[in-house]
Amino acid sequence: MLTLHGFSASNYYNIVKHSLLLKGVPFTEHLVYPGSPELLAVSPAGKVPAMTTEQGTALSESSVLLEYIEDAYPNKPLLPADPEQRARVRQVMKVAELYLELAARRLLPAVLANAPVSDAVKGEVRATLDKGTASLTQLAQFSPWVCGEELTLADIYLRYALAMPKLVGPSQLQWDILPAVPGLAEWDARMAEEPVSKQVDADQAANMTDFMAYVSKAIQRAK
Ligand SMILES: N[C@@H](CCC(=O)N[C@@H](CS)C(=O)NCC(=O)O)C(=O)O
Repeated sequence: MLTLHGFSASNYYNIVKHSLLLKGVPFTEHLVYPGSPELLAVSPAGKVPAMTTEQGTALSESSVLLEYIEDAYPNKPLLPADPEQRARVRQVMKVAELYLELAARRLLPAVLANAPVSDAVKGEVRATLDKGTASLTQLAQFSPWVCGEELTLADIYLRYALAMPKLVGPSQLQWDILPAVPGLAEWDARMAEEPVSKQVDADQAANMTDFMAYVSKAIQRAK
């Protein structure tokens, strides 16, 4: 059986978990936090998530895991068959990763650890987020799903990538991402109603106290 390594408070972990649950692929969860040798053994950069396949191969990077799952478990495909549509799904995923998640993540230490952050950095982050929201405005269909009538990997990736700008935007940038893209708030609410989203969100909430204890220890160690 597949093993998914990581922790439920992680948005990247939840991207992969959502896909496994939606496709009905059996897997076990191995709770592990960054900084542990156990994680480094399966994830060379020490990032969550990682996965051990049924064949025993250790893989990491959420988008790689998603592609592997599509290749190895073709039931209930989450990528369209048509090459143009597949590319569009991947384009939305890339936009969500580069211009939304990773941009906003730069402000995470300010939220979690009250780390000082300059106005210059905030300006850079906001400029990148604006590129992301402009791209989404152009690419997303929200009819009802991001890339059309079928729920795809783009919906899953975007949902959990959005967690980061949603978290840091209001306190660090006095900015809310949901109204910045027409249709995004309605789509986000629709995604939250999906049974798999509810399961993932419940597991995330259950992990939060343990995760915050891990964060506090990591901050103390870094001092
Ligand atoms: N590019 C990675 C990013 C994963 C990532 O940043 N995960 C966070 C947890 S949400 C992590 O492991 N952070 C620890 C670190 O950066 O050392 C992916 O797509 O899987």
